[in-house]
Amino acid sequence: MTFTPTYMSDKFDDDSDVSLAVKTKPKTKRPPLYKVMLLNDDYTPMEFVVHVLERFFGLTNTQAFEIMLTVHKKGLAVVGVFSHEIAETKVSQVMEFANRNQHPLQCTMEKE
Ligand code: TYC
Repeated sequence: MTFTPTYMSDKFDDDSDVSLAVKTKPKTKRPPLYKVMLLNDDYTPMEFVVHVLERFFGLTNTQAFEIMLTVHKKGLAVVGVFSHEIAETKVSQVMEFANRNQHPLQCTMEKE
């Protein structure tokens, strides 16, 4: 009769593995945001710019007037910060409305 030695490790998983302290980071990156800006020019009437700001950016008359004046004095101002898709829509809406009314008003977007 032959004696075959057996070991516990052959038969059981004794759970003696070294556990690795590796944590998986939840990778929920926030989408990048975009500043929508209005640029000054010499021809677009102030009232038209105020109207644009009320209509497409939901500003009150007072807020719209204030931002319009900032653009007029400083050359440009950030009107709002949005996701890429919303920012693109705002820019398109403003540009189309300005073109349709034959004003040279410029609206652009830039990654924040
Ligand atoms: N500068 C223009 C004027 O004097 C007014 C204006 C303001 C134009 C803001 C564009 O984004 C603008 N009539």
